[in-house]
Amino acid sequence: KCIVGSTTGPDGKTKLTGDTECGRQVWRPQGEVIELPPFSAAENPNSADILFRQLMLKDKKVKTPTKPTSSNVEESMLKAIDFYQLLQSEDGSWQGDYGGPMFLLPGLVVTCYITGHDLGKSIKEGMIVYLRNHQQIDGGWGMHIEEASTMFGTVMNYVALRLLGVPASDNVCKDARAFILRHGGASLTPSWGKFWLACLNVYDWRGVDSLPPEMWCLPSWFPFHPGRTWVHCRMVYLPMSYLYGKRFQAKLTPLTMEIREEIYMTPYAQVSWSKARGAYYPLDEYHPPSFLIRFLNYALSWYEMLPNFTAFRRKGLEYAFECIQADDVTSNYCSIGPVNKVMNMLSVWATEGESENFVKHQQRLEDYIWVAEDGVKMAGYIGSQTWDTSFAIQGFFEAGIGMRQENKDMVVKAYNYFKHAQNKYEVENAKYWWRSEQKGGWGFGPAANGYPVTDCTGEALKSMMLIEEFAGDWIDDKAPFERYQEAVDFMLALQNDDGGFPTYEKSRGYEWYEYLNPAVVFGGIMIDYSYIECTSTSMSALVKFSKKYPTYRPEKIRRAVKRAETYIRNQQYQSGAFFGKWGVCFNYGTWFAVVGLRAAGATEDDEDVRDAVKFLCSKQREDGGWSECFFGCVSKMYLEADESQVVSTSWALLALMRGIERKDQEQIGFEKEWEVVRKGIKFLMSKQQPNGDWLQERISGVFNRSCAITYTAFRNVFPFWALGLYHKLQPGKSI
Ligand code: LAN
Repeated sequence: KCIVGSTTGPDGKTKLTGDTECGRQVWRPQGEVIELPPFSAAENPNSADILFRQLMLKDKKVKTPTKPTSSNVEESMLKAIDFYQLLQSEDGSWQGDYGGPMFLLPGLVVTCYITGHDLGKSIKEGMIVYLRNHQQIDGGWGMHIEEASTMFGTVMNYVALRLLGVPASDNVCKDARAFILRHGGASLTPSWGKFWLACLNVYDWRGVDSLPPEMWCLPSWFPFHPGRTWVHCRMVYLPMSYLYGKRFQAKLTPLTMEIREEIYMTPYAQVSWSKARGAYYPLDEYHPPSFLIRFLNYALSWYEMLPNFTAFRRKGLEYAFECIQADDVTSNYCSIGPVNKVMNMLSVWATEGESENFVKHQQRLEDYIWVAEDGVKMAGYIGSQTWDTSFAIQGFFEAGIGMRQENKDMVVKAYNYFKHAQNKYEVENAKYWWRSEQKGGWGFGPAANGYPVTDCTGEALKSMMLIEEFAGDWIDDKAPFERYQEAVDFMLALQNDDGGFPTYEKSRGYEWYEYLNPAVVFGGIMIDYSYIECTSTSMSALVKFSKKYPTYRPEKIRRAVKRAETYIRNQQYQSGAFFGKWGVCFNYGTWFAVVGLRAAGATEDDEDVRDAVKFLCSKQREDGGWSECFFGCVSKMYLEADESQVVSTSWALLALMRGIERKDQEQIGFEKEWEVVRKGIKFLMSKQQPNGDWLQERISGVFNRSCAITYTAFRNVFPFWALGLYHKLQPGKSI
């Protein structure tokens, strides 16, 4: 349900930045058990979001053509669009499963256990099913569903199972414990795991590297300040340092006493905490700690031995808690992501008990819980609504079918969604909280958490402009021009000095901060770097805007686009490819890069564009598809999965067509490349299901270099976008 125009925050005073309910996705299961369809992770660990889709399709007429596949591109494309339209929510957004990571749910379970928040029987049972489903043959879990077991994944999920009520004698626990003990015990969990174990009181804080909250009180001119790190990084280390500084520990219970004796190589009383500090199991390593951070950890271990709770520490704790509360209020208690959402909740409970703030946190927990056929999981975000909705709309209009009556409702609703999901206000006193601009931007999900992203803004802006351009007559209540100006101002304000665009904020730190990266399991988390994806989307949106409104900041936009173009060109690999960092991975990056370059005016004969096209053509497989798998993101090499993938194929096709497309002319030339495209289109059509859907294949999203994340919408939006673009550029050509 969409509550229009609610701009007052939960404290009754603060202005929230958008509509807090529009696009909100929550599950409220009725009854004691959730009935789940069969699921086999061995066949494919990626769930297809069957439950949600069944609910959305209930009582709707799904057209099932008699012919399972067709040779007519238009028919296949329309079938796909009409099917996907049925999945749209009443408020105009597309919602869905955003799972994949396996280290999120344990944080939530630990927090609920400590604070006494009852998730309810059906959710807890569903979580147990989820963990059973994703347990690997060796008894462990990886950091995400496609990864082999790690200590981090296994210890966290073992503890979660125990807290959810599974006895140690159950096979799922026995196998997991065997994995942990076979590989050296839970003292080898990397730092984030140690943190959670220490909060739960099954690990000693002496075994955790120091995270002094007083670092928040460093003067702002100091070369390093946590406030200058990437927003996700600092918002996780903020509550972490707070709880560390307080040495918060849950009350010991009979169950936690049992866990203490289950996960270490020796009885709990004999674990050497000084040896455990900083130790981790080698398989967990993605980013080995630098000499600098190891030295700092050592020095800080002495510092921590000074009498605690000095005035400086008290000041640090006070300021950190203030920042936590500011984040809570301005993000409507959703926070920026799943990790710090529950850490903030625990910090509030540890300080205020069951206060009003804590209750508000409880009310926003459900925004992170998703139910799919593999069980109940914690989602990676409060959803990917804005991102998915913008791709759906662009895919639709790219097909050149304009005002097709059958899709009117869909288009109007989506426009309405975008209007509500835009951030309308700045955070008050933003600098004091180390916050950045947010007015005018769109976030990845709904507006509720108020953290806009450059590329989500770019995609949403392009989508709204497309709707006005091609279906303006359908929209009665258009967004005022200022909203577009604000979006443009937001993007322009964030451009980094290297010409590229970051995610949430203009980068404030330095690359050498990465030497201080304390998280062994993630890379590239310390500052808001420039990304090809964010750069391409921002610049293409700016160009589109400028064409329509040439008098608004034309010079500034022109210069911004030029610098962004140079940034993108500099990212090209020798092979012609571009490496994407938020999707898998060369096909994804190359698609964005080509879109960006063409928006900046590069022609089909541009050398860099040609190299990119050549690269993609060289990766086509026998069956006409492309196939990249997640592990290429870790190794930065083009790695293929066993089978061709519809999402990889669609990105490659979109990039190719964008690359060879001739503006304002018939598509002549590039015969060889068009042949490659035709083969790819044929592959996509051959994989389409009779109802217009595609099957869920391998994971296609990624973050922080090492963790994969699911985008269920991608298997629909990108294939129909590719079909649509082909249909527009090669009208009438049958396959
Ligand atoms: C996301 C999801 C969306 C993604 C895109 C918009 C696709 C990208 O182009 C920019 C970065 C962004 C917004 C992004 C950043 C990192 C996120 C928030 C995530 C991948 C979703 C989950 C992840 C977050 C960091 C997960 C929590 C884990 C930690 C290590 C803190």
